[in-house]
Amino acid sequence: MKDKKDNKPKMDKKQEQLEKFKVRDEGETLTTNTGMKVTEDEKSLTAGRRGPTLLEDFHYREKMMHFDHERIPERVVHARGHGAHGTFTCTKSMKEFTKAIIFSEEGKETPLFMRFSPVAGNKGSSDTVRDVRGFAMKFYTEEGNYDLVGNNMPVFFIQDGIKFPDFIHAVKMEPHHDMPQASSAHDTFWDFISQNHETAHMLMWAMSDRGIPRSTNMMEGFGVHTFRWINEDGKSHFIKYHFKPVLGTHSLVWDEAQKISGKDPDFHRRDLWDSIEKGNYPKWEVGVQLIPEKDEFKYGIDLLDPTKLIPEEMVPITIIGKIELNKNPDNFFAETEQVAFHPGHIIPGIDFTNDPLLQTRLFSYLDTQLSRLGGPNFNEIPINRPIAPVYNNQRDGMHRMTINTGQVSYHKNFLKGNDPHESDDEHDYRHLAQKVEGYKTRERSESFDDHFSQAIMFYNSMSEVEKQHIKDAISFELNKCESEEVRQNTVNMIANIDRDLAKHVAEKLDCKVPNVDVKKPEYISPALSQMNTKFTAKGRKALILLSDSSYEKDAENIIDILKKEGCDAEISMPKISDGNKLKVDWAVDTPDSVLYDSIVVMSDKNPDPMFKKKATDFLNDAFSHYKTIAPLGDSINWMENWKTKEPGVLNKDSLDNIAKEIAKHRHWDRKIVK
Ligand code: HDE
Repeated sequence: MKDKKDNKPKMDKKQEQLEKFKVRDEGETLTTNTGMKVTEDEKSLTAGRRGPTLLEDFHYREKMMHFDHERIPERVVHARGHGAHGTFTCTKSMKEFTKAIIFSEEGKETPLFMRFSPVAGNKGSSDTVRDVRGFAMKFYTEEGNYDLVGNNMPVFFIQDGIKFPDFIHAVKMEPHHDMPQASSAHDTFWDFISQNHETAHMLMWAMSDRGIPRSTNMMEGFGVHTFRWINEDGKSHFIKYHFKPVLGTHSLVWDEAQKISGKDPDFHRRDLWDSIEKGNYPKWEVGVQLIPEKDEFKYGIDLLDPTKLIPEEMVPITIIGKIELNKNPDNFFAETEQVAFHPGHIIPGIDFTNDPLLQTRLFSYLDTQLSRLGGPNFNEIPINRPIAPVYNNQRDGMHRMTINTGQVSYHKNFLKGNDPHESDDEHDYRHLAQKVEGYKTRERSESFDDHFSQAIMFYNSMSEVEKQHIKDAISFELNKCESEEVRQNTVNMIANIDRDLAKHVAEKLDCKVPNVDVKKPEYISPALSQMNTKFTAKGRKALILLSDSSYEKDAENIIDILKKEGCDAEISMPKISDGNKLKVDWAVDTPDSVLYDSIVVMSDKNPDPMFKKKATDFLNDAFSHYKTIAPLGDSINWMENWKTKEPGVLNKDSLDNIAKEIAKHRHWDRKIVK
């Protein structure tokens, strides 16, 4: 819902609730935590002007005590993250399939908070590392919070959560020296991979371009597991959630991603923050694949196996809503850090399946909040509070906020007329009456045994460019492994996926390719290739470098062309004071080519030497990252001749096409010398 005056989102129920907790101190006097006004905050209390500090200094003591304890444990996985508030709007009523209040009425809006997060790195690591990204949503519905805690890849590395601690120990820093930070390029990760072949499909995703997204706003999201929807008649359907970014799904290239990690480790969070501040609200279409219970076995793919997906071409996605992120948090710690997701936070109309990964997750997420947020009352923290009222007999514990009145705190009771009482409304949540039988066992169904078919499908659904990126990524990562056996074991494993892939890696790393009969792909899924996504110049950013102010007019023209297509432009000159009419964003030694989707240079013959060096580097870097570039004026002579004839290299005659060229994302048909 938008406010007509300034097109800013109107305050929804969650924002109204959060507002009550906000502190604004403009014009206020400094106080202690107990509200006493403070008259001196810069000098501790000492015995004499040059004497020792006194124990009596209660103000210093309180201030330091609070500071000493202001850190909480970071998340054991997904430690680094960024988030925003937004709205989910239902665009197609799904009442027939679910009684979930958020999906049952066209036009219904539900407030939500989303957090995005690489998995392996520490809180202070970088955004553009190769990794899976968390895609977690908390919907604040009138019937309670609904958390959908997904990823930007639709499958997972393991089939059973009992292996999660092993997998995470393998991927995170090695325990003896705490390296490498935020990277899977090391022995223990690849040892785990090559000893656990169920990882094969997810490995293909992680080593593909999906592992290095261009932007939070250009990431596809997935619920991963098969869930259930339950309608008012108690009928169940299997569903899989999909979130399609309106800007398309796009990625960085590996060299660029690594350089960004140094130039701007906050690249993704900054981009999300800036796009919301500018009113370019990130959007996703929300869709589901619906599978009637009777069709559970129709596709030959076990719906309970989280290493498998159902190709969109087999079961099409029905678009049921849209997400718009339209408000940045006011306080990172209070909101993004303290938000506590849990797949078990559900509402009537949603239910689980027996996917063993999902079942085990249901234990972990509550448990982990105890050490992270210090006790069982974390749902009282403002960001976690439901907008639905909460009444129960749970009491006390660390940091309890509510003051529950009265004598009675148990169920059943006579003294309070048995309140709060159980609901007898048919609509409210009841576990699906599912028949379960069997012997207690630590065995898994044979339908979980096929580890390679979908890895083969994924690899073969990629374009040649994407396949090459997977080959390069695996070679790069394995090259960082010290153990020759781990490298060979991995080649042995990927030989089951594609011979050419295994050969490429083996040749680079001096391994042998075993003779494996690779299965033919049973099907391919064009929807998996990012070549088949949406392309637009929206959300992109160009850097225009001017050697002097005589080019300002030309720069304005380009900015106009770009702005019309929703593409931002920043200006750089030798010094920021060089601008005449135009605001200069950067002195030329501050920005970097890798932070932009396109580089335009306008220069005369004798520019400032630093400008010439930087602009040449920027053009060459952008060229080798397949980006649209426009070397204009004398800068055309700073590039090797052959490059200026390559696709996506504009000159003064083709400059009007700049937005169209940027919208292509990358010019993969360019010859790049590697
Ligand atoms: Fe998580 N996961 N996970 N995970 N996960 C956590 O919970 C866990 C898995 C995901 O922004 C932790 O609050 C187990 C799959 C996201 O705060 C922890 C297993 C998927 C986030 C945990 C999995 C996810 C987490 C750490 C295997 C995609 C970040 C902090 C059974 C469907 C949420 C926390 C945020 C976080 C456990 C596998 C997504 C330890 C045991 C599969 C997006 O509870």
